[in-house]
Amino acid sequence: MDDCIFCKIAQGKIPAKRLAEDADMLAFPDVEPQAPVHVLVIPKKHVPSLHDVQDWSLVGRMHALALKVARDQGIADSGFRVLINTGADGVQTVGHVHLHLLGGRTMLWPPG
Ligand code: DGP
Repeated sequence: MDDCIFCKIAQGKIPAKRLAEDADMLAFPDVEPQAPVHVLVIPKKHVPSLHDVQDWSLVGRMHALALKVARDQGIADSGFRVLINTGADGVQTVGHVHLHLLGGRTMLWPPG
């Protein structure tokens, strides 16, 4: 998608620190961190939201990449949260499916 921010990050057209990646997905820090560690994991292919996922193994592999980043960032043992905001009530603001990895402090529950 020509006007998708996360497609541009995946393509290197918008700068982001590439923390981990493979042929299909990329992890980079969230520009508006909500926790000491706040990383986004995206598919490199444009997928607007969970509604549009066709290859569900990709979503599982995005979680595996998030776990690797959690270990790399030193928050695997203290704990972390992964979530995918979807739709208006889910407060999805970027129309390219992405997994949030949050940690480095105790997460609030319920999140509000
Ligand atoms: P969501 O509400 O789930 O759609 O979260 C979108 C997140 O994307 C939000 O926490 C801020 C982040 N974000 C938006 N634009 C950029 C950007 O250009 N670079 C980076 N690194 N993060 C971005």
